[in-house]
Formats: sequence, structure tokens, C-alpha cells
Amino acid sequence: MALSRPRVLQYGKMPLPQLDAELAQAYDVQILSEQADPERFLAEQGAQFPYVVTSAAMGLPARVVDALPELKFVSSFGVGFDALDKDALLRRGARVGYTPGVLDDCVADMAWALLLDAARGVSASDRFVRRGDWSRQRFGLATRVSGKRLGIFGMGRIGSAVARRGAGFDMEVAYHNRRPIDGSPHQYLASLLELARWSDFLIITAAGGDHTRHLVSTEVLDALGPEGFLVNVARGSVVDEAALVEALRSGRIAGAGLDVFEDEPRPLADLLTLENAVLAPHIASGTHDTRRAMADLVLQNLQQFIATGEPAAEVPWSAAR
Ligand code: 8YV
Repeated sequence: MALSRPRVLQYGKMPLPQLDAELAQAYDVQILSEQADPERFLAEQGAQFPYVVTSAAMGLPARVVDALPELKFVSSFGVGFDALDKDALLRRGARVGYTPGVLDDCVADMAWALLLDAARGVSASDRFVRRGDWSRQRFGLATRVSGKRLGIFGMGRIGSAVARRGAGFDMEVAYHNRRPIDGSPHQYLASLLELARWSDFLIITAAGGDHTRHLVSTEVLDALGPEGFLVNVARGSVVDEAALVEALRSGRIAGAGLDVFEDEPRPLADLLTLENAVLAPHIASGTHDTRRAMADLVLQNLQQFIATGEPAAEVPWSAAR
């Protein structure tokens, strides 16, 4: 019985340990990162794996895809697919499933947590109280959020969920995308620079990848200005992190809330010293509820592809073939 189970190569341990167990229960799984010599393992056994499971964070490099001549389907845990090597996967003819939709609310909630924290100083005031500073001085004044302008770069599912929450704070919402969205109730601004100039709070929810790399530049940060805040729950690569450190240090923007960084898990050392930056370790989708829903979709995509040749949710460039 065990021998007939489909062979699955897991690129590494999954962000939900239960999912490791569930995969091992349903499939004949090997975890590449657990092999004594992963390169040798790939060279010797790569041809035995038609299926791969990975995550948006781990991705899948060309080097691995190229070592899997029978690869047919990759089931990825996460909505981002910038770390999966598109060219190698297209060359191989492998299809790719992912987990859109189920994490929008939690990622949007985290964007709001970072926005409110950056503007109102929740983490900084917590440090202030714990240090015992309260008995000696007053905590500095913060920035009002309600009624301000909320700019969203990347009005997809997650951007829309961020925008909906803005209504509860009586905020005016505008956005920039490659194209305006038909029927959107929000104002479209034709460039990121214009959006930054307009915004009190600029939220990044655009996809990562070459097309968005470092679009949040010195120029964009200067357009956001000394009273503006940046929040990034998308990908670190969208922001020029060195430029951001300079803008935060010199007060050319007021503050930032960041869940993602250019080189995870290593934010630029200078960021760690800045009181006007709130930093989180890429946890926007990290709730029990959402990670469970993501795991279910990873399993469903794999099961459904094996049974029918069609996953439940497929990344756009994979489906477009
Ligand atoms: C995941 C993410 O937490 O979905 C994505 O693209 O970046 C996060 O939701 C992460 O990829 C888990 O590996």
C-alpha cells in the first residue's frame, strides 16, 4: 500500500507542522532540506518525484526544478510566487498551485496593526512603560489615523481588504495599480509617485518580482514626506530598504511598519536602531485559522491535480499556458 502512494518531494519543513504530518500520511514524502546531502539526493533520486510541495517563502530555484525531470505539479503554501522560478517551471512544463484568497483578511489585519502601531506608537509606548520611563517623563504625542488619506499600492484581493477596513476609520482611499480597476469605488492615481504624494499612509500590497523591485525609492519616500507613513506587507523587494533607512533616520518620512524585508530573516541592521520603525518577522498570514486554511488548499491543490489534472487554485502564468 505504502509503495503505491504518490511520491512527493517537500522542499523544506512547512510553516504549519501539522501539514508536514498530513503530507507524510497521504504521500510518500521526502524532505529535501532534511537530506544529509541534498544535491546528491537530487542527482540520485530527482527523477522519482512528479510532485513538489514548497512555500512562498522557500520558493523553488531553477537548480531544483532542473533536477526533477518528471516534475508535473508544484503545490505552494502562500499567495506570492516570486520565489518560484517561473522560467524553469515553464520549461519543465510543470503546473503550479498556490493559496490565494484564504489569507487576505489576516494580511489586511496585520497591515492595519502595523499602520496603527507606527502612527500611535503602540510598541514604542510598551517599551517606554517596561523601561520604567513613565514615572519620569511623558510619552511623546502621536499621529491621528482616523479621517486621513490611505494610499494602496497594489489593489488586488489583499489591497481591497485593507481598503475596506479604511472605511471604518473614515478614511479616503486611493490606489495605484498597473491598470485602473473597473467599478472600483476608489480614486485611481496614475503613478506610485502621485499616490505617495497624495497619501498620509502608503500601504504596499503589490506582488513581488522584477517588475516591482525597488519601486518604493528615495523619490517615492520623499513624495510621501515627513508626515507620511509606509506600511509593507507585500515583499521586501518592492522597497529600497537602504533608502527607507535613510528616510526614517533623517525624518524625511514619519515612520514605517514592516512585515517583510529584502533579505529575510535579516533586516538591515540600521533598521533595528530606529524608534520610528515597527518591525515584524513576516507573520501577516501567521494565525492558526489562516495557516490552517492555507494548508488545506495546499493539500486540496495536490490531491485535485493528481486526481483530475486540474488544481483548485493555479498561479496565473501557469494557468495561462
Ligand atoms: C506566508 C506569504 O506566510 O503567502 C505569501 O506569499 O508571504 C506568507 O503568507 C509565507 O510565504 C509562508 O511561507
